[in-house]
Amino acid sequence: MILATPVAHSQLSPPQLAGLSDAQRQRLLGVTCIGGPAQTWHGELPVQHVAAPLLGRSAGALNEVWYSAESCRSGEFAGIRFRVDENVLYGVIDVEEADFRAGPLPLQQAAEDAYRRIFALLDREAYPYLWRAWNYLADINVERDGLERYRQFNIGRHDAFLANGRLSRNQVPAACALGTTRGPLTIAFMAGRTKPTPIENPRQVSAYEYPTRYGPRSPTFSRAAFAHLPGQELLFISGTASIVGHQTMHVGDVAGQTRETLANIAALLEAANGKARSTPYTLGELGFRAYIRHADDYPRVQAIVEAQLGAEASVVYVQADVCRSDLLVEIEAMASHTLGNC
Ligand code: 3EB
Repeated sequence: MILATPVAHSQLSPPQLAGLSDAQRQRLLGVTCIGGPAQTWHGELPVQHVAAPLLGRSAGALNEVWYSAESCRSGEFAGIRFRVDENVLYGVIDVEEADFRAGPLPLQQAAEDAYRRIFALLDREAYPYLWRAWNYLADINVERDGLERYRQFNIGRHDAFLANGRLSRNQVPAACALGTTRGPLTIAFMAGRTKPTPIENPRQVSAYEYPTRYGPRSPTFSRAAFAHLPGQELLFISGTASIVGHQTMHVGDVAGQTRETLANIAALLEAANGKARSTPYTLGELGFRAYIRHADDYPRVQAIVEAQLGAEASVVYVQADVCRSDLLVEIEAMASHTLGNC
């Protein structure tokens, strides 16, 4: 017997989201809104606002929504807005760095505070496993107080995972970390009651083992992860860039970086298929989000992506800063398979 897919992901324009009935809205877990004006809730739905322009679309904003097959409950805890069904929790936390201006490296403190609060929520609501985190912060490549802001973020995030015992248990989520044009540090996350299966890329050094030349504390994420729900397997491919080993490849060459990034995603998919509980995943079925540093590079990136994945590939293009200043593009992806009743 094949069970109904409990959680699904789709894209809605602002009028489509506004036009949902109450019954339809009741079954949504939450929203990521890329572009458009800042917002925190859409009725009962937690919203992550990503202050980054969409590329190649006339619409000003795009909503990526998570559906549940069940009815959901919303809550607020420690400044986190969240919504749950029986199996998953989707939450969003925004932290103003100005609240930490008294001490050194406000962003580091903001990141540690945000993750400590996330872990407190997960413990309280009993969704202990963090599956996926989407991190966005302004001026990610800017150096402040002698340290690049992404590296400050990494120290705070690392310290929170360490304090919560998650590093010793090797519980790091799939993730991405991108630079926006403005706004607070904002983190959306999905967590659940089953332990995720992390996946690493054989072509890359694990990010949590990067040497210290990339910052005093390494980034806390796995290259990809499976998460399991009743009757369903979700595949999260983290932000992936033109990195082989731990080194940036094709500096200054956006076409070369795009090809290397896709080669990394193909390698990750092969590694993932070795651990999948369902049928093999293919590149063509993934839903992608591509972040491009320079809007002018969009046509070249898009041409390479379409040449390799086909013109029907589902790709949302966003202009954002990538977390190493020499990276021009980063691509993440997701997929879902139903599982037999096992
Ligand atoms: C990299 O491979 C590119 O800090 O959470 C990709 C995915 C990257 C997630 C993060 C960073 C993060 O190192 C950057």
